[in-house]
Amino acid sequence: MIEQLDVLLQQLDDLRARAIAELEAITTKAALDEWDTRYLGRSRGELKNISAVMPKLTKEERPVVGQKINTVKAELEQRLVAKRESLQQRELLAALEKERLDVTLPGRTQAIGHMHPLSRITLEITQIFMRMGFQVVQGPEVETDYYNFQALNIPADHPARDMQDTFWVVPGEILLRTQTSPMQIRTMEQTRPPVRVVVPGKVFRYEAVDASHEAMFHQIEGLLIDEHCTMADLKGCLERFAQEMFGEDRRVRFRGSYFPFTEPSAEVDIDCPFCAGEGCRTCKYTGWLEILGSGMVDPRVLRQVGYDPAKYRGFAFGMGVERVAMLKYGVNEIRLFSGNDLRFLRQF
Ligand code: 2NM
Repeated sequence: MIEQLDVLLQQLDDLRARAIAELEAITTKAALDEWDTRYLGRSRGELKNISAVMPKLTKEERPVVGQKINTVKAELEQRLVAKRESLQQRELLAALEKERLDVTLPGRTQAIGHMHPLSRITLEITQIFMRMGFQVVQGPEVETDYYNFQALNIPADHPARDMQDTFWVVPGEILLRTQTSPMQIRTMEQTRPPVRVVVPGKVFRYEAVDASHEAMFHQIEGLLIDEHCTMADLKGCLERFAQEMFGEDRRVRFRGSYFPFTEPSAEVDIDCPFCAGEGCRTCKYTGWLEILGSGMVDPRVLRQVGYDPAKYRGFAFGMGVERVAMLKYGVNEIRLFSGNDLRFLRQF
């Protein structure tokens, strides 16, 4: 019966090889359980089926086959345990991979908004004057002819009225203020000297709109009234302002000018911060930039508000906020400030 023994042993080797090949291809727990029952199952497993022939074997053959069955069984059981462990390991790794977190990634930035550039410039300017003792006051945008013109020494037939064409609400009586000086008049009417105020706000002029002119823009005007106030105080105050605003090394230049409400009057220039006075497009190759209008308050204006011009003097000045912002930020189109285009505003 040696022949039958060889066939049996060969069958066991084939079974082992088949079982191992199948086991290696398995990727799921369910397939592994199925494999377990099919090969090692106690009632219908393939090994069990082969063992069923044992009683038909001779006394000598029985231990040979029995031992072979045992080694194959032991090996398959050991491989089963190893496979089960490796599948579990793989499952765990997959779960960890899902939770993977790159702690070196940069954090999400908070989108923080900011002030409108004109608000910021207005704040910077008023703060410079606040440090010099000026109070900030605000006044109405709709004014009377008296406060906007007459009290400022601009009578009805004065040629200066052509310079600032006006939006009338009630022609000849009520208008949109063309400058913030009407509030300086109101302040003087309400307070005894000394007076130190700056007035920021919207002003309106019926003008042709272009890259540097708009019908509505912003101004800051200042006024100081005291005994013994001279043009030297005006110069020192505005030089300080220019240096705080445009750089400690700025030089200032005062050019004679004309305003109906000041005498003498002067335009204030700074040496161009872009070319250090060399000459460039921004300063139109002059080396100087005009930033302020100013002057000593005309005695007629003082008398008009009840101040004694023999006792009190004052200086006043005014500037356009858009113009300062355009110079400071290098913007060449005034309409961008009122356009509310976030692509523009986000740059400040
Ligand atoms: C300017 C230039 C010069 C000015 C004068 C007064 C007042 F009320 F005291 F008369 N307020 N503002 C003044 C003087 C304004 O703006 C270019």
